[in-house]
Amino acid sequence: RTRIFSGVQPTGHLTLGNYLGAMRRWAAEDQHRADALFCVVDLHALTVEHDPARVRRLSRQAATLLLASGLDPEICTVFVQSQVDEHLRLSYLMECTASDGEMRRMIQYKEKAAAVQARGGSVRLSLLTYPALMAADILAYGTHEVPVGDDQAQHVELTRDLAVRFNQRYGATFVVPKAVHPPVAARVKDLQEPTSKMGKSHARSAGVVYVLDEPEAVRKKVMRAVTDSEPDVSYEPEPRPGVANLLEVLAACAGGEPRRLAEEYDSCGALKKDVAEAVVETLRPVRERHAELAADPGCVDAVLRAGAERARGLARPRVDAAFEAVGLRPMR
Ligand code: AQP
Repeated sequence: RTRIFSGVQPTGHLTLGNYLGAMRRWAAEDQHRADALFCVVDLHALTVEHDPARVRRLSRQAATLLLASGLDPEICTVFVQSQVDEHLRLSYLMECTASDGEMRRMIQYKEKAAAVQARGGSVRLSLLTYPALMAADILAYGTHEVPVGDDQAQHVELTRDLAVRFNQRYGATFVVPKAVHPPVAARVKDLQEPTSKMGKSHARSAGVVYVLDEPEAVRKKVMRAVTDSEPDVSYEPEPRPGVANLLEVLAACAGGEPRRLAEEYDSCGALKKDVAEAVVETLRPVRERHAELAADPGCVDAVLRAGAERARGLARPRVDAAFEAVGLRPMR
């Protein structure tokens, strides 16, 4: 059976980008068509300056939101990365397989390192080695497919390279996975800065719609979205990124195709109104279910405990085999 692995980082509150680009399809399609594992990748959240209590809180919130978005622990596995040691064990072997140069070429590393330096902070070494841990996350499970937004394509490509290299050096150990991207909303843009992606760790939140935003806050953010000075509506991502982003979000939330939808509007104001309502209605059931689940944290904990146990059982034999393959003494 096809195995799927994907994750979210508890580096901030989950956004509309996370939902449309990833979580929604995990729930609607992926968990039904494959043996799927979904992970709150909390170790990755430590690659930038972090507040321990906040990471703990956000991990729980992210796990609760995964369940609220429709992941069913009866048919898929939901767990927290740090509760399964195999990720860290295999991550080291991935660091021993990757080169310094290929890590430094990662766009996300360059961008995030530059942002840390611009704030006068020091770049954590783990920010550089992040893709080794991500490769371990994926390869530990014999994953075939990694459903992610566009922004993660380069990391999955590196994971493939590492799997192939490891297999060539030490013998067939890992499945070589591939990334799969959603057909629409693969990259939702920031409403205030429509040339960059909507990200949960952005300092300025005016352009970021969070899954748990109140409807009024969603409407406000969408109505204030940056467009351009043209009076009409057309779908032209290059010259008109703001309008194109709104049309893509509308298509993702209410159906349709961005270019076609553009023909139905003669002003950005009318478009924004419909986008706002479509987003509010898309997020409403998730917010409601989140409120129910958050009222019963014991239940979420039990799901995560069972998920970690299953994940451990799946990962351990392959990671043990990888340890042996590189020349370390067998575990048992
Ligand atoms: N804007 C987006 N559009 C479409 N998909 C997105 N994803 C993230 N942002 C968008 C997809 O959501 C999944 C989980 O993302 P993540 O937690 O690995 O990354 P992030 O939300 O981008 O979080 P960061 O790195 O904490 O935030 P920023 O970017 O602000 O620094 C992934 O499948 C991702 O593709």
